[in-house]
Amino acid sequence: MSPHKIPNEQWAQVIEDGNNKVEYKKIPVQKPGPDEVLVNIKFTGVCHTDLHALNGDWPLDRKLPLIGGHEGAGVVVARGDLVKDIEIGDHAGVKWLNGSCLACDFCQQADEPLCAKALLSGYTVDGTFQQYCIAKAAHVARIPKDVPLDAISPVLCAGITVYKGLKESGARPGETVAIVGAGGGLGSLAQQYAKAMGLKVIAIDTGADKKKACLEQLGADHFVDFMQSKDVVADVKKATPDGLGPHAVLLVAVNEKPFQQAAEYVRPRGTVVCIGLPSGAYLRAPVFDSVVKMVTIKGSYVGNRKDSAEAIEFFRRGLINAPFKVVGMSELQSVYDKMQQGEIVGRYVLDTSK
Ligand code: 8ID
Ligand code: ZN
Ligand code: ZN
Repeated sequence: MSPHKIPNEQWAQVIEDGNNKVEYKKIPVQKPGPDEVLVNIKFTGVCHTDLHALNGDWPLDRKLPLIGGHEGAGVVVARGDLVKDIEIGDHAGVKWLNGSCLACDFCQQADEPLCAKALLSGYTVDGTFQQYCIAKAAHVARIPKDVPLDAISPVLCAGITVYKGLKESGARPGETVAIVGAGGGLGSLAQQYAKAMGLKVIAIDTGADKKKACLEQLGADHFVDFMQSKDVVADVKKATPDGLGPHAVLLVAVNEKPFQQAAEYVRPRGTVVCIGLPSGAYLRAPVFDSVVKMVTIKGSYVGNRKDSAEAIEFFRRGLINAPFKVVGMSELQSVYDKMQQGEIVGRYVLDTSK
């Protein structure tokens, strides 16, 4: 195999300043540092986090100018001198967690998303909406060669995050999980991972397209339309055989309301897992009910390297099949417009060659 020729220039989608727009343009290709790899990104999913970054939604400073993107799947084309355990030509994924210190309390316990020195792809360092992206070798996901790079890209954030969230929920096979925001990127993968983990699913979202995808394609047992329902709390409880509510709730919606509702329909002893990050939102739960029902409410943030490898392995085994649509990277702005309107069923994946 002839070595990959790395060009000096490449296409990228760049946020220049705080004007909430991306600009498709040519920029220089960077060289990896001693502990880094350069990945030729082939496909990269568009996560709602990228839209939050574009809009400056969060109380966390982003780099500017910034290249977004953190679901990048591609081929390693260069590596620094210290990198020994990943080869040129290997398939790799650039995730939200671009790097971490590997030495702090959290890193030592494989809680690297909690590392205070974590580098975040597409937020504090440039991400995957470019043809050549740099990441710390220790943190890139190893992707087996028999896994297609377009379909795996949404797994690199959405898949890992919901798989971790399901584990954090403590729900056991045969139990029921409610997935709030089920028709979106994280929600569609959450349904597939939940099924693969032996859980029953109540999908909560809105619209005929999302309802159809959830019930016919993604394996939901029930669908509750939060716009049509007159009483979401009652309808979610009704969707469990004994009417006591789901054992766990995964909140992946970009809306404050369900974060203030979930504790009311979760089952006694149940767990509410907060994953979605709507701007400026607060959690709310009735103290009396939360106490006498012994409810757990917790946050869950991406996953560590092991969660990532496991989530990819579920996919490789053929257990994960969620809808995604491939468009050229030049069309990113129109993907953001659709996402803002809540029109996307599943994920959009960008082909970096177009
Ligand atoms: O590590 C983490 N915690 C993590 C990782 C990755 C992403 C967190 N996130 C966050 C993102 O930043 C974003 O805030 O998860 C959220 C969901 O990301 P996404 O799945 O990429 O977004 P999407 O594809 O736009 O899907 C959102 C869905 O929520 C539905 C929408 O209809 C859409 O299908 N939704 C909304 I908005 N309000 C709802 C409601 N009240 C709702 N569904 C049910 N009830
Ligand atoms: Zn993401
Ligand atoms: Zn650390």
